[in-house]
Amino acid sequence: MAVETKTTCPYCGVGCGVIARVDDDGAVSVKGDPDHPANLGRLCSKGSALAETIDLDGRLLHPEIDGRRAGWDEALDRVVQRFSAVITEHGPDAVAFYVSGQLLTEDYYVANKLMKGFIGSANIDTNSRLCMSSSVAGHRRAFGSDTVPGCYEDLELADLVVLTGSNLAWCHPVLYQRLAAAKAARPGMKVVVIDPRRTMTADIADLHLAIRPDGDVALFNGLLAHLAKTTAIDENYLAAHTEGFGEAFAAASGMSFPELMDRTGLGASELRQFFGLFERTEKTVTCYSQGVNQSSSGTDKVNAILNCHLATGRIGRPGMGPFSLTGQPNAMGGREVGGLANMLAAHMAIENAEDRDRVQRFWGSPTIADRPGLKAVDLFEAVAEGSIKALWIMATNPVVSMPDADAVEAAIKACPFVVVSDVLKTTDTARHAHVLLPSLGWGEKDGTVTNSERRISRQRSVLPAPGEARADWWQLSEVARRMDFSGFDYRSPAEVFDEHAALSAFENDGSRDFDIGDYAGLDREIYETLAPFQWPAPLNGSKAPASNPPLGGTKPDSARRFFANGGFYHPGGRARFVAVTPAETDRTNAEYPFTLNTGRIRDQWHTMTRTGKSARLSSHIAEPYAELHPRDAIDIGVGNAGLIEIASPHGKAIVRALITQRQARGNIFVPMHWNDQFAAKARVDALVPPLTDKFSGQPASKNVAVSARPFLASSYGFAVSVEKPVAPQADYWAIARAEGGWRAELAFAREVVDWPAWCRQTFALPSDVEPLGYADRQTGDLRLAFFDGDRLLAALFLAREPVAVARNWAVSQLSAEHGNLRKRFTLVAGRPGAGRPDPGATVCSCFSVGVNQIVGAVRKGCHSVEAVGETLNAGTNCGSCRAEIRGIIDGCLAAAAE
Ligand SMILES: Nc1nc2c(c(=O)[nH]1)N[C@H]1C(S)=C(S)[C@@H](COP(=O)(O)OP(=O)(O)OC[C@H]3O[C@@H](n4cnc5c(=O)[nH]c(N)nc54)[C@H](O)[C@@H]3O)O[C@H]1N2
Ligand SMILES: Nc1nc2c(c(=O)[nH]1)N[C@H]1C(S)=C(S)[C@@H](COP(=O)(O)OP(=O)(O)OC[C@H]3O[C@@H](n4cnc5c(=O)[nH]c(N)nc54)[C@H](O)[C@@H]3O)O[C@H]1N2
Ligand code: SF4
Ligand SMILES: [Mo]
Repeated sequence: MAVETKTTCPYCGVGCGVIARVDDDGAVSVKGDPDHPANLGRLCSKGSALAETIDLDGRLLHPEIDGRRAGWDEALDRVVQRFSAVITEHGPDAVAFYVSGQLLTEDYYVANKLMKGFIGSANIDTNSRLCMSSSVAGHRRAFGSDTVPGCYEDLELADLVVLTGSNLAWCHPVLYQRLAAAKAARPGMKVVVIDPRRTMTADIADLHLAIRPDGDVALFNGLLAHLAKTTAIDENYLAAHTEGFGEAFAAASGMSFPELMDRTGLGASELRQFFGLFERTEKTVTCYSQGVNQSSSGTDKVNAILNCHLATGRIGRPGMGPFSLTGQPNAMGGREVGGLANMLAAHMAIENAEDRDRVQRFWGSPTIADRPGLKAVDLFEAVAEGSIKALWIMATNPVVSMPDADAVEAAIKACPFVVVSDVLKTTDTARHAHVLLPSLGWGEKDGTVTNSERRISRQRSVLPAPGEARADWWQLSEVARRMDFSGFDYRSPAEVFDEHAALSAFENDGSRDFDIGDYAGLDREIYETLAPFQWPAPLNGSKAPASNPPLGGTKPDSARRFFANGGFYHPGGRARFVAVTPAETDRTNAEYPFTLNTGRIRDQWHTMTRTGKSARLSSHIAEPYAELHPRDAIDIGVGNAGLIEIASPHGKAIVRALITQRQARGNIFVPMHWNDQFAAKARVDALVPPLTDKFSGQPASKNVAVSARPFLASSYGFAVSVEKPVAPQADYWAIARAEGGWRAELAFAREVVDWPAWCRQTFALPSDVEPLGYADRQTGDLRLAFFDGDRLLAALFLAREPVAVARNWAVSQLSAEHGNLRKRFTLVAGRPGAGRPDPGATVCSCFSVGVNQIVGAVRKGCHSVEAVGETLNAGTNCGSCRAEIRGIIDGCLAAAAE
């Protein structure tokens, strides 16, 4: 009988509830959980494709030491022996953990406890440093605690939603869908998007402010100065619950209007429109994400935003408040357990002696770290310098995601002892490990995560552990036990959660925001069936509930939000305004005249280790690209679909040029996802300098001075292949999963002498298989196809210009039968056969609908997203592509009107 299990999506911080169904034959399918308060049944393209990403291809299934298979005992003993030796000889600060917001809270709790309480160093940092640390620092400066005051419903209740540095449509798609639905139901609601690029999110915006990179402090300072002249200021709130308004206002009002225009790159009327909207609209929510956090002024940007909400008293009430959107599924859980090097546990502070004493007593630990450890960038610099000699990396891929990524790779390579716990055997980071530990992945692991609105949900296992893979909390506890530390005898994640919940309430009495004390001491069975709940969660200090009440039902609204009536966590209970001033930025750099901006695309997750497995997800955008403005493209001499080489003093990348008016002049956007497993040279973090925000230590991943020039190839290629292409000998290559095999984009600076031999090697073809094909010396066109009976094994299409072959059609040939010679020749001709129109690049990944099909439907009279959906189904499942469909319709109608 099929079994259905409620669990949580492992991707973004929206934290959608998922129902995973396992059929008798082991087949897994997923659908949205209609009862989960975050998504109420919705899922985005990534969530919907979860079942396609859980196969065992490429999985790490047993421990390895120096590349050979080992048993768990031997591997764990090796870790203990090497870590202990370094600690004995060089002290606890000579070892480090680098962990991740993709760990479950239980894993994270054990990692933090082991390092800070038992090894006795705070050298544990996490990829959340690259993600949320500026928000953490900003919250702590303003509120005295790292508190996200609001909840998702606020986006629906607001009359104005400001999205700054957030591409919500692609990065928090279900929240975007909730917002879009609320706006459709209540058209009076306004949305403002602040982003240097006109992203898909901007498509629902009433106002898009194409801000100059890092112009945010100036913009929100300008807003504060404007608000101070109006009645929007909440004098009562200011007087009762805050301090420091005068200084913040003085700092904000030091700018003339022309200076504000210059620093933000915005026009006078745009600025006035935004300021006026904010001034007039009490129910305002300001959401922010990496365009704010990932900056050398990230913490100041956060406080500039918080200042405006504090000044207007718009915080903690329905439909109002600043809202830091967290990226990873458990970014918030990581903050709760104190996973950052400068935090302790349960929202306690490492620099506070009482907090340290309390945590040490609770843990009964032999020691407690008494000063902050190294933050990610400094941590890898210490690895490079050799002061950190043993490193354990868990659930993150720093060779791809850290700034100055080539230097990080060199540091890891040079480190005397590196442990990597991952689900995959080969990642850019895992390939440098001395010890590889196989972890459980989504669908196998078991524990809790906390989403952006402080809602704790269970991730449950629905599949057995593959091979010898074991949970991350288990790996950490085993190492702790083998180091002879007591307090790590956990038998299940439930026991870890119990301890974590108890610590949150330990000597708390309202002094700390994070308190889930009533969830300590739960019966195992209640933990197993725990429904999603939101903190603060003590239910009037009563005993553990028999079953937790669904949120919203029994509690008054105010209990779900923080700070409507003050109650901040600074001594004295007041919030603090922070006086911020825009940093001086030098925008003239003759050698590196462009600004590189990096971020995400809709259907890939970070370093692609999971989403890269899905053919459907990979067909939306199948290769790394650079978005640039048409005039810049002309200036540097690159045509559409040409290749572009982007360089900084730290490294370079070669990617496809995507020329678009959505991009601002002088700016180039490159996604962060591609890495050495999927492309020749597209790890964009190799270009990003290790420059950080001075308060948070968060790297500035969005504003990098670079040069750009065309990459001149003598030939360009496209290929499809049943087997995964092996290390293509090409100056540019990018591979992607495709239905029935793989697809590859290629470019060559020099001629290859023997193309059939090149194909045999690259596509792992039998040595005796002969190609069918033709070569035209005049035009440089070359087509080669290799068959096994009536099945296509591989086909290569080459030309002197970027190859015009229809990609989706070529991919479909991998699954087609090629019984007769005519069919095979059509393939070599590289055109879709008659009656088989090319669907074009995939727009809707749920139903695999391509752009040409949508254009066709528009031409036949479907002039709305709904009409296209009725005809083609496109956009009717997860809805993540609706903005793109709307864009295509608008484009067609505009073209028709010309
Ligand atoms: N599809 C997908 N979704 C994801 C992820 C993923 O990998 N793929 N990752 C998740 C994670 S961990 C995170 S942290 C979130 C990130 O979610 P987001 O922060 O929404 O995503 P990004 O694309 O990194 O950046 C957001 C926007 O900031 C803009 N920006 C750049 N510089 C500036 C600036 O100076 N000011 C302003 N105002 N804006 C600027 C960029 O143009 C970009 O559109 O996404 C989560 N969701
Ligand atoms: N230039 C640039 N760089 C960036 C960003 C940017 O916007 N621009 N964004 C930054 C941000 S916000 C983030 S969050 C980071 C993300 O960057 P990373 O954390 O490096 O990216 P992931 O691909 O999510 O890495 C997760 C790794 O853990 C493995 N894994 C998956 N599940 C498990 C598990 O349960 N246990 C274990 N042990 N391993 C598991 C995966 O296979 C993968 O190797 O990138 C940062 N880097
Ligand atoms: S919005 Fe998409 S990626 Fe994010 S949690 Fe929901 S289904 Fe997963
Ligand atoms: Mo993130």
